[in-house]
Amino acid sequence: MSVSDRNSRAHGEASRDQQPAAQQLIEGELKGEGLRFAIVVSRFNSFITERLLAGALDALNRSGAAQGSIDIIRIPGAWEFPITVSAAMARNRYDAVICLGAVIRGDTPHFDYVAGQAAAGIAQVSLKSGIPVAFGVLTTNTVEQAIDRAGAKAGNKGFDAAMTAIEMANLLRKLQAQN
Ligand code: INI
Repeated sequence: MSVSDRNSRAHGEASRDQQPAAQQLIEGELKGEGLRFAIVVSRFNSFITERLLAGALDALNRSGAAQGSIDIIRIPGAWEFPITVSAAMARNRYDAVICLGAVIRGDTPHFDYVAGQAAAGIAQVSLKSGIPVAFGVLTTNTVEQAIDRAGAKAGNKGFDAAMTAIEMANLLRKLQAQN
């Protein structure tokens, strides 16, 4: 190594004869072919969650996911997400899970318990299993805010959650294949 090379190194530069390694970009494609999904959807506030479900199915269909590779699992309310996602993961057949729900603030602190525990439990199950879970659970102060996010003014968070699930399933496949 020449003196100039040594100086370059000291300043964090590449030596003349040694090019820096090319950066590697690793990201997941938005392609649903060959992937299997579980959509867990709550019945509580179903006038909202059915719209989220329609958005999620639209995203999966457009991305090329096969109809037969999508299971829809219905639950009573958002509180039931963690245990249901955990049981779905145990089937060892899904590349990603999509949670769709709507927790709307009322006059009591109930909202905080339901929304908080649903989010924390879903995150815990996803980390433990290593399978991505998209959080398409609306937590809003008003019904209007929920409507806006279920296909009106602010898009459809079910569609967005499904796109996230597709991207993350492809990304994790890639990362695992590179081990
Ligand atoms: N479940 C929801 O999904 N959204 C809500 O807004 C909600 N509120 O407000 O009560 C809600 N409660 C039900 C809860 O998720 C459970 O299903 C229930 O407590 C039975 O375990």
